Amino acid sequence: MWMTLLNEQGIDEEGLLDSQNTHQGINAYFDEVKQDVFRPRSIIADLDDQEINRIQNGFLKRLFQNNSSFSKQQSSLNIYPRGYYNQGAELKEEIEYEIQKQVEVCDKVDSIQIQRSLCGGAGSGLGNVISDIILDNYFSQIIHNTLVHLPDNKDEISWNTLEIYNTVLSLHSLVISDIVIPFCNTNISNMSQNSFQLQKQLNFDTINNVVSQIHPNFTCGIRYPGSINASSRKICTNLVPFARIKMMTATLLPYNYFRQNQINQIELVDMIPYTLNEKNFFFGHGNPSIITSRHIFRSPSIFEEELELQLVKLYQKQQIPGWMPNSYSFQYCKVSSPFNKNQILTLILNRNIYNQLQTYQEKYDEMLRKRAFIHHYFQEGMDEMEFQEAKYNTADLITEYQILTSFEGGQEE
Ligand SMILES: Nc1nc2c(ncn2[C@@H]2O[C@H](COP(=O)(O)OP(=O)(O)OP(=O)(O)O)[C@@H](O)[C@H]2O)c(=O)[nH]1
Ligand SMILES: [Mg+2]
Repeated sequence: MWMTLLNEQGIDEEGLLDSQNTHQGINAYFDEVKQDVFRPRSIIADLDDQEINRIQNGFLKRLFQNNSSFSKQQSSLNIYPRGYYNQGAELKEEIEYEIQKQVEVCDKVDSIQIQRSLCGGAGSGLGNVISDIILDNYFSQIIHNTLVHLPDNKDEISWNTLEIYNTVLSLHSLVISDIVIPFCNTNISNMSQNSFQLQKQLNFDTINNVVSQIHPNFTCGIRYPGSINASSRKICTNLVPFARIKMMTATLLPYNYFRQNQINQIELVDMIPYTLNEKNFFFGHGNPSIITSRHIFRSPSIFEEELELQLVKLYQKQQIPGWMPNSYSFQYCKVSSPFNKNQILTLILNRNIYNQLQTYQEKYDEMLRKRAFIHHYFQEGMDEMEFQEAKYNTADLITEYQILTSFEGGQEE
């Protein structure tokens, strides 16, 4: 994500200003530490320090050399309670203080963005500690925006046999975010295979290059001019009609990164029909059942009437629930992303993602019935009740998605 932002904001890998760019909105993600020297406004946290060292000694080492990072130099052993209760909880005060410090120096805070995976012990457990901090300190004041990696639907090779436990045990924390954008690695890999006939699975770096563009596109409205523009709060107000339903299916068009020259030719109007296509979904499968959606258009040449006409045509073909007054919204930004001249980020509140949640629930129930691996969690202080609570919370969440269209005028199951 920081490579995208450096490119967009005209800053080089050492944090120095590159004079060729306009630098609009530069202060949204970067602090100016001395004249023309910028540092990311970010916090990196993990239980072991391997990944943190990789960032601090890697390609962007000059940029991250004084960055706030937190670790315990101990592994989470892949289990949620080490991240949430034990080693992770010991980092809570330090991280809370740093977040408060970074928030206080800002004139105005639009949102706090979190990126994590629910599959591992640190991402689920320590990630929940950080979500709690944001809730305790800034509930309803600052938008809490989570980009989250969730397990794949099919039995793909995973690093971690405990990912279903970690995911279901920490799923409740997604409900306290204001907006959640989930993704599965397989979805991203398949997307690229569909469009480029690539045979092999993508590696993490390539997947990260695609996924990491979500947050910068989400915030283009507060960084750049556009005729209809929006803050994170405004986007969330339009997208989230019910307090606990906030997981959005995202699509990002065109697939950047590959075949750039060819892709740069594609016009926004030509991409619109594909924005709701399941083949492009970052999360979930099958035709969407759309409750709300938002299209964020980025291009130096936007023909608003033409785009709005295309959107009307697109939504005429969708079955929108009768109780929903106007299910889609959009915004325009005149500054392109560094990868494509024309780009559309679409966020869809898609009732059908309950199918994906159900697969987690089924796998979790099966493992729990066998009591597989459960002793590892008990050794870290968890008890049976917590496993049962997570099970019922997940079932409730699934029901809340399922009933979304069953109001008068909607599609009944
Ligand atoms: N897209 C993407 N997925 C990743 C990346 N690194 C890891 N993953 C996936 O995320 C899951 C969790 O990764 P971990 O490194 O175990 O997560 P963690 O939060 O550090 O947890 P622990 O290592 O268990 O403390 C893995 O099973 C991978 O499938 C990455 O760079 N990009
Ligand atoms: Mg790890």
